[in-house]
Amino acid sequence: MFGKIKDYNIEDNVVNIKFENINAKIEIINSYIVNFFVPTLREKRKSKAIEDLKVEKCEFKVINKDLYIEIKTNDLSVRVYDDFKTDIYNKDEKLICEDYRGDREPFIKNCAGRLDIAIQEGHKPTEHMDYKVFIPKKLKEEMYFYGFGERTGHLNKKGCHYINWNTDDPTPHGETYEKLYKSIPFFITLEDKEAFGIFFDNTFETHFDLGKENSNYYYFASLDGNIDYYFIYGPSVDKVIKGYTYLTGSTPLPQLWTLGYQQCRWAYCPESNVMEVVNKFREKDIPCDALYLDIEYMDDFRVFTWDKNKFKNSKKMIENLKKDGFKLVTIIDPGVKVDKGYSIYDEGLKNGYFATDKNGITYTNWVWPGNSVFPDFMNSKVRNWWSNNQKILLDDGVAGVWNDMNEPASFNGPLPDDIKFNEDGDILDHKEIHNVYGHMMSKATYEGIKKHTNKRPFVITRACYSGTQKYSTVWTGDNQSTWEHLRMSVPMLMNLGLSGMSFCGTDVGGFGYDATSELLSRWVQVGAFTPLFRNHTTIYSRDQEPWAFDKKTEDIYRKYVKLRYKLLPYIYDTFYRGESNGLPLIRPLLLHYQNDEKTYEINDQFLCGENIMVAPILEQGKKARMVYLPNGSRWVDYWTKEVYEGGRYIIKETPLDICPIYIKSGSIIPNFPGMNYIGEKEIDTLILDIYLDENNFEYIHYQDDGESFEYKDGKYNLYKISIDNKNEININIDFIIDKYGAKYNKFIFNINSSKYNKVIINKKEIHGAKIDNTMSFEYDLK
Ligand code: MIG
Repeated sequence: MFGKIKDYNIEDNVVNIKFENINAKIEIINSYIVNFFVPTLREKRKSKAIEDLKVEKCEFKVINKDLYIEIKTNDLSVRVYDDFKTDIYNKDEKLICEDYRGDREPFIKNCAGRLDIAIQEGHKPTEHMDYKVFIPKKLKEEMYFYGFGERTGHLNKKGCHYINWNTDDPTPHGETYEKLYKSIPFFITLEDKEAFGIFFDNTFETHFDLGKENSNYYYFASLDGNIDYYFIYGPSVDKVIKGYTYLTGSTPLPQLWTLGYQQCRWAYCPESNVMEVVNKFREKDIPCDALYLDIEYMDDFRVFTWDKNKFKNSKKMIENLKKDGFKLVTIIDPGVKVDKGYSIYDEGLKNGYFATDKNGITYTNWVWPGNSVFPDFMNSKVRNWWSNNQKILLDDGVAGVWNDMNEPASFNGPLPDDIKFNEDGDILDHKEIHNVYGHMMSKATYEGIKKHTNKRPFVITRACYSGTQKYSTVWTGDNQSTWEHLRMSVPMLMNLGLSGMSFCGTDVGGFGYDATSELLSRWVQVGAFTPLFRNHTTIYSRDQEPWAFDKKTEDIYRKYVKLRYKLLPYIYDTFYRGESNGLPLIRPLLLHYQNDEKTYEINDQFLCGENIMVAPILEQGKKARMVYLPNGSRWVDYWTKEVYEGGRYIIKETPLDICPIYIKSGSIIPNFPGMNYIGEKEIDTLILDIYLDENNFEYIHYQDDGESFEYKDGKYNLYKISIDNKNEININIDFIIDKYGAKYNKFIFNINSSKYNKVIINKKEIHGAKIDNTMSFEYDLK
């Protein structure tokens, strides 16, 4: 279809290649990221994911061979053949990514019968669509695929087919679901221990087929748009993530309280119900930082209003909540109620802020408020208006905004493909912007909160696209209170993390259906380690708060929420590092154990940061489980402090209150003292759990005000804690940076060995006290 290569030229970092029928551009972003671009729809890229494409100056050579043009950087060599067939080699001349040259051959269906009647009964045949853009690559036997955003099923996606078309489907999501709320057209593949990633930056409906159609090739494809994809070389998985977040941005450091525990329900109202729930948390001694209001707080679902019958004085209520240490998060859907006299509707209509049909008539569909219109978030004026609307909530004291229904979802059939959006003069069809609607809404929300509070905004969104991580956290929509959904949440969150969405979570306890005490007890054990730790359930389901079952469940719940609060400095440190390295909090084992192929398909264990491994119970009634301890480290059982060699499987007994947790030996895990919520008291003591190893080791701990952007101006502390344990234990605490005023007064070191009754801390000998299997030492910094 492209024809033969006719000619090429080089312009800065771009190699323009003229084919008989069309021109292509190969852009060298840096030595390990290369973009492939063909204007199959329009000349210019209109990326929503990449807002500021930074090209790093790097050397490259272009060599004209007989059969191909070769482009060589320090890490890669790209060979381009006729018909824009492309092969990529690493610097050892090993072919790592090869275009597939054969014909498309969908799998054979060896069957016959009355398909029309079968379809009537609800059976669906697999479709093999024709695509406008179709990029097939050669599939090798030992290839593993990860990423793809929010997906059901297993960690490794080989053999699957996925669609990016943001979809609100409240039926119980199963492994067969090819599309959900989010579109992240990015994946990472591992083969022969080497990784690369591909980011296909196309907002139309895109498809990824990982050898389902034919085991000789995998492909990515789209119904429209340009060929526009980035090849990101590793060979380590973390380098690929670094490259992807270099392009699309990383998750900025959030406010500290957003990493605490959050309670939600559809729907707490009226005010007395809200107060009852928050009081219960304090009474029951279960830490909690945030409470959510779902759609019922609004006046007949009109966004940016309050139902004054249920909430007489919202400002006063929020003030009272604050006194108790609760932040309030309110839901905002995109749909604006059609209602003359309602200011948001009137303003939007007057200014032409809503999407229209092809004749320019404001488009309406049915959502929660009834007949509704849809803000045109593609337009900067509309985003600005929406940003300013956040002030209505913020002035009342709302601390974060929850964006739902922004696929966009609609009750009266989907929005037609040709609904019009006005991107500052360019008229775009719904089919092009559908997958970025939620992204642009979150961006507007983020910018509004930032402008009006100057704090790090807390936004939570259901729909997103690549790059949304810069603006919002995500939750995985309407899961169910079933064991299957708990099990599925682990690979789902790991893949979201690999896809740049590091701040993610599922509804703890499950949304649809009714949780059981056992399910909730096991779910909180996973939730305590996931970035967004929020319990949520649907309207009219049974209660699902920590105390909704019995004392045993409540005690387990409290134990894990308290553990979460202890670990907050470790989690916050991981987020701090994530802003520059792109790495998520919840990680598949393979991210740090790429040389250990046994980790490649572990669905039911995960790393929380680099040093904590969690092997949760995801099945009903399970009293013990097998745990794989990756090769390359030694592992310490968090509960018993027993030490195990890596590279082996062990069996761990798991009574209901035990979630197996292992700490990598040679780790320092910072802990906060107990608290009910962030800001309850000044944190002047840091507790450091030390897991000894034969070698010396160190840890960098980050501290700042936990809410403002002042850290961007350098107002933070970095403590380096180093352990030297040749004969005796020598601990050193040094400041690498000390620009934030409030520093710790005291450090407590807990060492996982009762062998030592004294240690040397900053050259001073300190005697310790034995507590169970650990020795505890206190050190005053002053
Ligand atoms: O049509 O706002 O996924 O979390 O509680 C349902 C009500 C709309 C769907 C969200 C869910 C939320 C619910 N919403």
